[in-house]
Amino acid sequence: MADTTFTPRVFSGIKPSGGLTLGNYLGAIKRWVAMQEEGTESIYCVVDLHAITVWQDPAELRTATHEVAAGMLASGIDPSRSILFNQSQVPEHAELAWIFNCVARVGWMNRMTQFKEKAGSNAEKVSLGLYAYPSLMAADILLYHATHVPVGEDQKQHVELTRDIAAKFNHDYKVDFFPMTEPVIEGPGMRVMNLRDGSKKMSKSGESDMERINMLDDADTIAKKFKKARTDPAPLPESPDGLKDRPEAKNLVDIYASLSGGTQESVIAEYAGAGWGQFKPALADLAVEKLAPISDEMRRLMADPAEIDRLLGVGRDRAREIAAPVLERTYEIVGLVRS
Ligand code: AQP
Repeated sequence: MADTTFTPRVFSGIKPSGGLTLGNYLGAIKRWVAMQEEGTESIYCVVDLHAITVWQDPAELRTATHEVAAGMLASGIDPSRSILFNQSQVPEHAELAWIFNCVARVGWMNRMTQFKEKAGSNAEKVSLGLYAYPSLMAADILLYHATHVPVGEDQKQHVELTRDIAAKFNHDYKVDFFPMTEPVIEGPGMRVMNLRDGSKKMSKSGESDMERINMLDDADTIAKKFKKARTDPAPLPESPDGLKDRPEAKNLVDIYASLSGGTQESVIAEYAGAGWGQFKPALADLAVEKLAPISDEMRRLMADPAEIDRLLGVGRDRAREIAAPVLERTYEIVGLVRS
């Protein structure tokens, strides 16, 4: 294997720590489908080993793994063109993560804002896995020599850490083996915020179901959640500048823009001066129009989990064809004896 040629390759993942949200769809899956359509070699992963960094009920983890895979398939990820699998079926991820645990520095991990947010004041009691999470994420990406990682804004810091790990590994071992992966963060759906608090992102595991749109929510639930979404009393502004310091208003405009394939400008051009009583139902209708075909297909797929498992197995085999030689070469570089 040549150490310096990196063909364009995309890797990204979603952890099955709950049901899929609109944030996962707009921030990740929708763009993955677009990248697949552009013809870039793409690897998409249900990152179940990341999910267990916090407690997961085993039966719920299995269901969520199927749901996340079904969401990717239903949104247009084609398992014959992209590689789709769940992380724990490719043991090379965990093995490379160990090597990276020995490359990454504790000080780097201490700077990770996601860890600080998730651990909160409870840092002594969270799992060691949650702390080392970015090192496993670096392994996920670099195991495939991925050159591009489409992620939401929230994951940017972890991709930067991946670059730091690649650079230190290459420097320490005097090789040019791992690429400097680029995060791909663009468009209005990059940070979908919590519907009840515009300063927090929309998460699968947030406390209240009212703060997020789940991909499997029905039309009535979607309408109710947008109706109850927090906003300020002012109407929609006359220009995107008027969204400044109005996080909840900006979030709803961004969601509309992302779902419609437009921009803040195009949404404002249509709704300038409108009240929330007009905008929220329009947003709910648009969301239902875009999400219902996906959720219908997700339900159909989830009724046959054995078929999802079969497809994940096909992806696992294709993933291992790439991953195994990269890990072998890594072990050689590090000086670990192979018999
Ligand atoms: N709110 C969001 N806006 C934009 N993108 C988002 N993503 C997640 N939430 C948003 C993107 O989805 C991909 C997969 O993320 P993940 O599920 O693996 O991890 P996460 O970001 O920690 O997701 P959650 O929903 O917040 O999970 P929990 O609550 O379990 O911690 C990533 O590309 C992410 O950017």
